[in-house]
Amino acid sequence: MKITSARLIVCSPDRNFVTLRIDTDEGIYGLGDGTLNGRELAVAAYLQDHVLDCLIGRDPRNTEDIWQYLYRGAYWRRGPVTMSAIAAVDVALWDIKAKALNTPLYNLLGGKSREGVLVYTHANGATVEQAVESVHQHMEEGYLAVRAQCSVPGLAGGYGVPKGSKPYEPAERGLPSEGLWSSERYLNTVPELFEKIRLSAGADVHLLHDVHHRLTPIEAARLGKSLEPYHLFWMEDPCPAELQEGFELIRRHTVTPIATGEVFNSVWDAHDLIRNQWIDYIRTTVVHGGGITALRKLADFSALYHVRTGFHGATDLSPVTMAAALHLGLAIHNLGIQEHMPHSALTDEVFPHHYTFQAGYMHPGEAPGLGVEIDEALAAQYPYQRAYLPIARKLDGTLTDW
Ligand code: KDG
Ligand code: MG
Repeated sequence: MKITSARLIVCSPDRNFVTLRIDTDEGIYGLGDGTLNGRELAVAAYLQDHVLDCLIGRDPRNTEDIWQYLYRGAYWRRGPVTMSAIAAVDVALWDIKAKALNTPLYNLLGGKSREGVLVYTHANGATVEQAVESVHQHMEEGYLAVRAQCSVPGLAGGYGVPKGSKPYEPAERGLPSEGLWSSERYLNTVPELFEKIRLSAGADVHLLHDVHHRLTPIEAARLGKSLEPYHLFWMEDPCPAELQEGFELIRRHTVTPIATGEVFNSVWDAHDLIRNQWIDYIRTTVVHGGGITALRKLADFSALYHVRTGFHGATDLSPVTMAAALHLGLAIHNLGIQEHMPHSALTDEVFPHHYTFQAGYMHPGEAPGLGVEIDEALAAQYPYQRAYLPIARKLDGTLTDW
C-alpha cells in the first residue's frame, strides 16, 4: 500500500479545526487532527510546507518508522506545532491501517480492556449557585463525573465560565481579550463551591476542578488541602508545569489527586512528574502529544508508576481526536477518565462520527478505523476565522497565566 496524496481541510464550524486527509493507492483514506487552539495556521503551514510532500509513496502501515522520520528526522524536535503536525499524520495512518484490516482502531491497540470509557463533563456558572445547579443538570443527563468551575466574586468571566447563555468556548474570535485574576479571591471561593456541591450531590459523583495553571505550588498545596473533605477525583493543572519539581511541594502537603499535562507535547515534559509519582493523572492529548504512536508509549510508561490517563478533551480538539482518544482509552489498562466537552451540533454535522455517550460512559463505535468522517462540502461553507485564547492580568496589571 502506498500514500498517493495528503491534503489539509481548514474549517471553522463554530470554531477552527485543521484536518489532514491521507489517501492511498488502494482507495482507503485516513483522517488526522492537527488543531492547535489560536495557532491553527502554524500547524497547517508546517504540514503543507514541510511534511506532506515527504509522505508520498510511503507505506502508510509503517506508523513507527514514519513517526521517527518526522520526529528524529527533522532534527528540530518537540514543541506544540511540530507535535500536532506529527499527530495529524500519525492518526491518519492508524485510521488507514485499521480500515485496511476492516476493524475498529482499538483492536490494533490491544483490544478492549473495558466496555466503555468513563468520561467527565463541565459544569460552569457565573456564581457558586449556578455552578452547583449545572452539576445537577449534568448528573441528570447521566454523567457520573463532573468538573465544576465558577467566577471569582467581583471578577466576571474567567477560565471555564461562559459569557451569557452560550456554551463555554475558550477561544474567542478576533484578537485576544483581557480579563482580571485574583488568587486570593479564588482560594477563598473554590472550597465553598465544592462544599455546596458535595452536600447537595451526594458522595458518589466524581467531582473535578481545573485550576488552569493559575496558582503557585504553595497556593495549590493550600487549595488541595482545603478540598480534601470533598474528596475530589482530581485537581487539574494546579500550577504551570515547566518546573516539574514544583509538584513535589504540592504533593507533600495534600492527598487531593493531581492531574496535569494538557499542554505537554512529549513524555519528556512529564518524565519527572511520572517517575517520582508527583501526579496521579496524565492529560496529554493525542493531537498535541504526537499521535497514537506517542500516546500509547506515554500511557505504558505512566502505568509503571501508578499514573492513570485523563486525556484532554476540550472542544478545540476535533471529533477526530475525540475518536482517537476513545479507541486508546478503551484499549489501555491504565485509563483513568476521559474529558468530554461536547462539540456544537454544527461541528458534529461537519464531522459525522460513530462514538456515543450513554450513562456516564463513551464508546468509540465498531466502524472500521477511527469511525469519523468529514463532510468537505459543508466544511467549505465555514472558512477559518482568526480566534485567540484570552489573556489574564492580576489586579495590579501584571500579566499572569490564564
Ligand atoms: O485551548 C485551551 C483549552 O483546551 C483549555 O483551556 C481547556 O483546560 C482546558 C480543559 O481542561 O478542557
Ligand atoms: Mg484543563
